[in-house]
Amino acid sequence: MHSSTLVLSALALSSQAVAVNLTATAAADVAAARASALTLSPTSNVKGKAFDRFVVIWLENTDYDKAASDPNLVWLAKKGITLSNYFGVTHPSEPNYVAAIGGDNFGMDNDNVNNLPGNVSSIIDLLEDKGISWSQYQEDMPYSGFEGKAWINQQTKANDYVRKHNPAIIYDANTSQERLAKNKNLTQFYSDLEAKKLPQWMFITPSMQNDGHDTSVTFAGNWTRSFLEPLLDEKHHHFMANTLILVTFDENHTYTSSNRVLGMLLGDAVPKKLIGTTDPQYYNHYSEISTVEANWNLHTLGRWDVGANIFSVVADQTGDTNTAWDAATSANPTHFFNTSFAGLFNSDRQVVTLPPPNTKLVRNGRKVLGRIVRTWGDESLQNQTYYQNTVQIPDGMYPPQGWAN
Ligand SMILES: *[C@@H]1O[C@H](CO)[C@@H](O)[C@H](O)[C@H]1NC(C)=O
Ligand SMILES: *[C@@H]1O[C@H](CO)[C@@H](O)[C@H](O)[C@H]1NC(C)=O
Ligand SMILES: *[C@@H]1O[C@H](CO)[C@@H](O)[C@H](O)[C@H]1NC(C)=O
Ligand SMILES: *[C@@H]1O[C@H](CO)[C@@H](O)[C@H](O)[C@H]1NC(C)=O
Ligand SMILES: *[C@@H]1O[C@H](CO)[C@@H](O)[C@H](O)[C@H]1NC(C)=O
Ligand SMILES: *[C@@H]1O[C@H](CO)[C@@H](O)[C@H](O)[C@H]1NC(C)=O
Ligand SMILES: *[C@@H]1O[C@H](CO)[C@@H](O)[C@H](O)[C@H]1NC(C)=O
Ligand SMILES: CC(=O)N[C@H]1CO[C@H](CO)[C@@H](O)[C@@H]1O
Repeated sequence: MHSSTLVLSALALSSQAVAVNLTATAAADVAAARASALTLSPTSNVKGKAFDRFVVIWLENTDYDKAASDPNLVWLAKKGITLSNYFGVTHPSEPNYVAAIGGDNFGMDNDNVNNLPGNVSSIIDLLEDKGISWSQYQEDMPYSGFEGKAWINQQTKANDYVRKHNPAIIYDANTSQERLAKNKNLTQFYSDLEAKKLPQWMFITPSMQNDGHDTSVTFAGNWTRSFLEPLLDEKHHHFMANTLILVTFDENHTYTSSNRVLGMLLGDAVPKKLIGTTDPQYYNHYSEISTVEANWNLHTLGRWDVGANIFSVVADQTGDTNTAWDAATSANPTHFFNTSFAGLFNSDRQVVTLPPPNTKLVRNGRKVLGRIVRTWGDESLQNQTYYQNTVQIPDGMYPPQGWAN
């Protein structure tokens, strides 16, 4: 991490500057860093076309059929729209989290302490560009802005918080002090709720126990219902304020089959007539970006976000059209999304450069963010871009043209 050591002179309790190590995981280092950690809870009120708040909750490693038969998840799904053809983009966990905010997995095929260089943009840049407040709530993160690999439960020693499930922290562009302060633990969700200071975009990662990773879908279903049920009727603190909630899984458990996972959309932004329905359109983690772009008319990243299908409930309001992809959704699919293609973060080290975003893509009037065009728009880079305005994404069996698997 480029900014693993911050000198927090302004924040230090004493007048003397103290250095804290944000990647250190020893209890004493964590305690020292926590004492001077900055927490920010920005708010905004930018009207969207279909929703005014977007809440993403990710659970872990469960096959579609298993998730769709968990009683608590079924109970929740009945209160909204079931997404029956929603897919992870590869295995294992980390590249899926990376994909969900950055528009590619960059060939990642591991859960290492990877860092996307500061010139790779994510949805965070797009949101900030339009003044839309954001935060991440990562359960059991020991303090706001912690960049360490993991934090275990200090009593039980069980796995708790892991960096590989924290998408924003993997992007160096988000490690300025200002941005680190918006990566908070879940206890902060409740204080932000109480203070009516929830942001308009948030990504919630439950602990390794509560997301099912170290437990089971039964455990994760119980946690998810227990977390959401009181909030679904929450009027007093404005959690429900034209809010759209996506609950989904990072990846399917069985690597040898296609990477379909359960998705569901909940919240008061779901029109009454769609409650209890199923949307069988093809979606994947890039839809989490394209849907937000369409809703708030954001710029785009110029990667696989541009062509990704937009949740129909939102596309209906934004005038976007979606495309079916039978090769992924049919009973005998040819695309499985169960391996990564070559890329900078692939263990095979065949490719040592980053793919340039396609800075010329336009979807329904939405153009690539100006900063991205300035960084990557040069013709000498644009001749190497592999992104197109299409729903068809690569995987290990069908790598981008010119990039072997
Ligand atoms: C911060 O902590 C990490 C993890 O313990 C360690 O590898 C690194 O050397 C430390 N950095 C500094 C500047 O002390
Ligand atoms: C949550 O983060 C806050 C802010 O950094 C910190 O004060 C608090 O101790 C953390 N809570 C837990 C349970 O780690
Ligand atoms: C969740 O599990 C706890 C402990 O076993 C139980 O008391 C509770 O009823 C469960 N809640 C749901 C919604 O299943
Ligand atoms: C991906 O799934 C296909 C279809 O089941 C299978 O043939 C292939 O071996 C899988 N790949 C891996 C790496 O598991
Ligand atoms: C994983 O997803 C595929 C594709 O949707 C599904 O057919 C398969 O049943 C799932 N795996 C298992 C073991 O359920
Ligand atoms: C992006 O950053 C990486 C790492 O610092 C660097 O190698 C690459 O040249 C940069 N690319 C552009 C287009 O700025
Ligand atoms: C792209 O253009 C640069 C500069 O003109 C050139 O060096 C490079 O070989 C080209 N790459 C491809 C893939 O055409
Ligand atoms: C856009 C943005 O906030 N960029 C910052 C990302 O983090 C690096 C390193 O801390 C800063 O130098 C950038 O300004």
